[in-house]
Formats: sequence, C-alpha cells, structure tokens
Amino acid sequence: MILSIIIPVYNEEKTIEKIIDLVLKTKLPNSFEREIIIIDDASSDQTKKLILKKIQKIQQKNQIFLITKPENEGKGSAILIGLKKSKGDIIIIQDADLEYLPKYYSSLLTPIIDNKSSVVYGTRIRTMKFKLFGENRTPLILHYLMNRFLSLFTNLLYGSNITDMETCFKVFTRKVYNQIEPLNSKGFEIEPEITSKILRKKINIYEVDIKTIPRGYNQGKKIKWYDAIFAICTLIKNKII
Ligand SMILES: Nc1nc2c(ncn2[C@@H]2O[C@H](COP(=O)(O)OP(=O)(O)OP(=O)(O)O)[C@@H](O)[C@H]2O)c(=O)[nH]1
Ligand SMILES: [Mg+2]
Repeated sequence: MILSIIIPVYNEEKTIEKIIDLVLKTKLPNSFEREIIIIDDASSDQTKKLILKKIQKIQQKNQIFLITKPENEGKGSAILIGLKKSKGDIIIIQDADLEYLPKYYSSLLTPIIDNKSSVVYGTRIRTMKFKLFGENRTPLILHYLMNRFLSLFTNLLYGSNITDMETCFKVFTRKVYNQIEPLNSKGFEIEPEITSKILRKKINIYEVDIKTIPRGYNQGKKIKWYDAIFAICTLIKNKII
C-alpha cells in the first residue's frame, strides 16, 4: 500500500525542514510505503531553497517530489495539484507548519486499515478544553469558537456529526478521492469543499483525537477571519448545487 502525503507550503522557512524530517521518519503501519508530494506555492522566502537542499540529501529520491508553482494562489490550489499527481491508495494532507504532527499517521490510518471507514479526520476539538482565563486558557479563542461554529454549521446542513471540519488532517482512500472529484477551491475553502462533497456522497467521516500545537499570527499563521465567510459560502453552495 502507498500513502500519499500532500504538503502545501507557502513561506514556511522556519518549519519546512523539520516537517520534512518528521514526515520521512514517522513510522507507518506495516506494508505501507510513503510518497511525499510538496507543492511550493511561489514562496518568497527561503522555503524552496531549503526543500531542494533537503531533497538532495535524501537517499530514496523516488519517495519525495517537489512541485513549484509560478504564482501564489492559495492552499487549495496547491492541494489540487498534489492530489492530481498522487498515486497512493490512501491520501493524507499535511500542513507545512508544525501544528499537526506526523506521529498521528498510524492512528489516523487504523480505521481505514480496519475497514471501519474510508475517510478519517483528526479532530482537535474533543481534547481541547474551553477555558477563557488563566494559565491553561484555550489558545486563539476566536479561532477555536469559529472552528466549532463551522463544524456545527456543517452538521446542520449535511446531517453529519463531526467536530472539526477545518482540520488539516483529512485522510481518505483513492476511491473516495475519485468520488469527490473535481475539486475547485483555490484557497482555504478547500477544507469545506472536500468535507461537503464527502458528506453529499453519504460517506461516513470517522474522527480520531489529535492534539495540535497552535501557532499565532506572529509565527506565520496565514488563515484570516474572512476565510470563515468563504467556508460558510462553500458549505451552502455545495449543499444547494
Ligand atoms: N500552497 C499554499 N499553502 C498555503 C498558503 N497559505 C497557507 N498555506 C499552507 O497551509 C497550511 C496551513 O496554514 P495556516 O496559516 O497555518 O492555517 P491553518 O493551520 O489551516 O489554520 P487552523 O484552522 O488554525 O488549522 C500551512 O502549511 C501553510 O504553509 C498558500 O497560499 N499556498
Ligand atoms: Mg497551521
């Protein structure tokens, strides 16, 4: 079995080397090989140079590919290119910052290997406590509340029961990918587009708990408040069309 790991990246010079190392080293369940596809979206910092340097040092060159885009278009555009290039039996999307760690791959793949589901999402929400004040207060509280709202809105529209629609950790089989094609979103609306197309096909989304290390805007976070509006519009559009 081949696992295709799709990494969209834009200006992540601080984290790209580390995430590639983690993706390469992470143990996969027996019988799995990995195919890593990195899509650099016209980064203007050192990201591309660092990826090329890293690839040069890797022994198994056929394990990792870099696609460079001529102009920046957004996370979705990079994911679409990665999906088209991928050949794996199972596909996972991996952000290039260090919020989502590859150590969860095994637990994310298990429900698919056990034939419990053909789609698995890693959910941040169930393990994250909502706390407004104090030392252990929830980081990026508005972001957290918006993610909860977007998941609730998804459930209301599609009759689903998911807790983290916006998670980057979306894992699905090639068969599911073929069913949800074509995907069109260029930006962060790729998350609701993938989700709504899966739910419209009545495919069950199995959730696995994950813990992320949230980063702030001063650390390079790119998603903006208005992406929530695009997400709502995408969810509605895919419901009615
Ligand atoms: N290819 C591409 N990737 C992007 C672009 N903008 C962001 N990304 C990548 O998308 C990933 C997620 O971006 P973030 O800004 O961290 O947003 P987020 O983590 O999805 O936000 P959360 O909802 O908090 O999880 C990172 O790997 C970014 O490098 C873009 O314009 N093009
Ligand atoms: Mg992130």
